[in-house]
Amino acid sequence: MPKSVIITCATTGGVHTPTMSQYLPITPSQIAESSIEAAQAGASIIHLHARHPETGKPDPRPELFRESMQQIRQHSNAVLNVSTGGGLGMSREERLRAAIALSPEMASLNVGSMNFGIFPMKAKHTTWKHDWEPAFLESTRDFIFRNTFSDIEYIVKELGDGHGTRFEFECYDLGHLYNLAWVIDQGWIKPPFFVQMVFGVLGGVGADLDNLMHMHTVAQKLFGDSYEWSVLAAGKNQMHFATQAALLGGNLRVGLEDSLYIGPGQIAKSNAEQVQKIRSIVENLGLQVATPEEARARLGLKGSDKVTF
Ligand code: KMH
Ligand code: ZN
Repeated sequence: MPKSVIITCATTGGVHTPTMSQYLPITPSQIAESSIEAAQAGASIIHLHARHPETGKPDPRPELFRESMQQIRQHSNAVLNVSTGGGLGMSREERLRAAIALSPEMASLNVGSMNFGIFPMKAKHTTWKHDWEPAFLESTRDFIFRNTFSDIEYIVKELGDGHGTRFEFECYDLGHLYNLAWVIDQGWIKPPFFVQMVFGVLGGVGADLDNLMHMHTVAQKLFGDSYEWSVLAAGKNQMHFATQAALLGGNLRVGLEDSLYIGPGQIAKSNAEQVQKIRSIVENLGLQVATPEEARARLGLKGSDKVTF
């Protein structure tokens, strides 16, 4: 029997801005509601960010995360995964505040520094809902998404050792797999490792299926049977990369953090719509979607009774 497919849904992120889609959830309640719907549609992991309730700007305040997460917990058993990538431009301390305060089962951990260019999206709009949006996008022309070895060690020790939180290791390029292999060699983390391969970010590896095949081959050599792998592709490549991951025996991530679309030129009306679409593709391939409990068991998570929200 092939393994079931773990669907992660990243419901808002810190990349898209409110002008880009009226359906991007912003307030803690909107994020909670959208996450609950995504979980009901079949996502077993919800990857979370927070935004300023009035302006929609990425916001590191733990109380915003807490509000969403408490609401989600009341209606869903999904694994809640707190981003430590934060919003582009936040300090390391800001990026970690929510995960440290909330001690979640999972947190993201970006395993390499890189350019992270979202400035091309600025050209698609001439008027903006909020003044901060064009400046935020433009700032990424001269921005390094910092995830040094020292940052990685700090996060692994602080959250992993300190809180029993396990990681979604975000790998945006081949070298990031080797960075993760180095961390494993230090003995700081224990399997199973959850590797999220990210395609199509300007600054990371391109969304070419040859790249997916090669990263999977290399990950297989580096991590053998001690890892679970998942794929996300930004923008228009989201669905076919997710489908390819399922076909190859991997897991996948969708959500409005990664793409605002449901089809070519068609804005998604919710996170759940994307989850439903990929779920039906997965099931039509004869595969099963993992429950949150299956995801917990396969990823070695500590359980939802050991969090602090
Ligand atoms: N925005 C995604 C491409 C994080 O939150 O740590 C990567 C991401 C980063 O999810
Ligand atoms: Zn994220």
